[in-house]
Amino acid sequence: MKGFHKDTNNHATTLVQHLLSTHRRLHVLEGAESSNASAEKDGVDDLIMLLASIAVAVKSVGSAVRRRDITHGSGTESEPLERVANETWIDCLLYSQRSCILVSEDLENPVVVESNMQGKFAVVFDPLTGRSNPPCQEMGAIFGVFRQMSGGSPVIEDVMQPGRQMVAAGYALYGACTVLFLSLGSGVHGFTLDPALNEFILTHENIRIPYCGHIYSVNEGYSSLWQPEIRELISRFKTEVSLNGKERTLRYIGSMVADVHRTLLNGGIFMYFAHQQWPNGKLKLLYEASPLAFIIEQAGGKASTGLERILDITPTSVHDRIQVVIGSYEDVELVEQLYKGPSTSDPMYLLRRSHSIEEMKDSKEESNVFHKEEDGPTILCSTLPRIA
Ligand code: FDP
Repeated sequence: MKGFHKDTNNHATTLVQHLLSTHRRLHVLEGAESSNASAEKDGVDDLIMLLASIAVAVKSVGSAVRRRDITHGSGTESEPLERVANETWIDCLLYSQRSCILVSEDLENPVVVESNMQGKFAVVFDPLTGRSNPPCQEMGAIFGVFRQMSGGSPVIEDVMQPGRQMVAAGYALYGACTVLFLSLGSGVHGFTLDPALNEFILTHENIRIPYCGHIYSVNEGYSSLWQPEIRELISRFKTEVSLNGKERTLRYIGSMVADVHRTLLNGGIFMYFAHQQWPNGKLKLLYEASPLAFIIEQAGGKASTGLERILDITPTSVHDRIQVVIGSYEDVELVEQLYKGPSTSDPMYLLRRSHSIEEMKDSKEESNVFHKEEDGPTILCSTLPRIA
């Protein structure tokens, strides 16, 4: 299987094999009596079982999405896809016996798992995101996993945690092929479903987001509904040359998971600002913004509301909405500086940035964003230094 990550025996690595090798690594650490190892390992077997169950939900919903594409317009559609997706996720999580409380985009209230099926993890998820414009939009799923805070019976506080406390997060995308990207807090790994094997195969090992990009992603159809400051910010951002030396260009799929996936692989920025229709922003903190912020930060990017780090926000209700500015570190930093305005931003930031652009132009012959061969597959890296 060309392009897939291979082990030493030249075999492609499946999701389960990858999770098990993580498991073994933690056992070795524990054997070495690392002080953090026991804490890190604590519950890791259960977490792996939980993630394996999530992978089953993703395979199953991915297959329902493909069937829907076949039956669409033929009059043979049965249950609405969002109901199928939600029930599939809940069933898989319950039968894993590793979860204790669940929050779904599709349920008003959290589900407390019955005591005989309970495990240690609180799981938040959007079982079918990007669903409002089928069949033109790429749909997917987003999830985050927290360790139960309380001992004993699960309580709402178990899910009302800031995203930085997640022990795992990820997303799936039901595009031309089904992909599953996840992080257990030490890098991001991407898997692609091989339909012949019905197995997720490691295809993107330890992926890093480029330090800057030239693609920006925002629904500019709302510009008349934005606050004037946001309109001004976007127009300034668009005219700022990207640090990779290219003119900025717009891409907007309208499905956050697909827009963030492209941003992770190619660099750039995805933004969803508050406007008259959504005064706090549209995207949900707990099961959309936080898990994707976790992934982007783990890949070396940045995720913010424009004013504060998304992963530091503690939800006040399970369906809280926020503004999202997420992507390449440099691009998010630039939007934050423009958002804060001259009175509160770093006054030297834009000046330092323009120096960096000049330096970059001087050494134009050296490609500033390049593909670098490491021990594994090809990954995208940036040579640009961080602006101090
Ligand atoms: P959808 O309503 O299709 O599920 O939060 C949901 C979301 O899609 C995001 O995935 C997407 O980025 C956004 O809404 C699109 O909203 P607009 O149509 O307002 O641009």
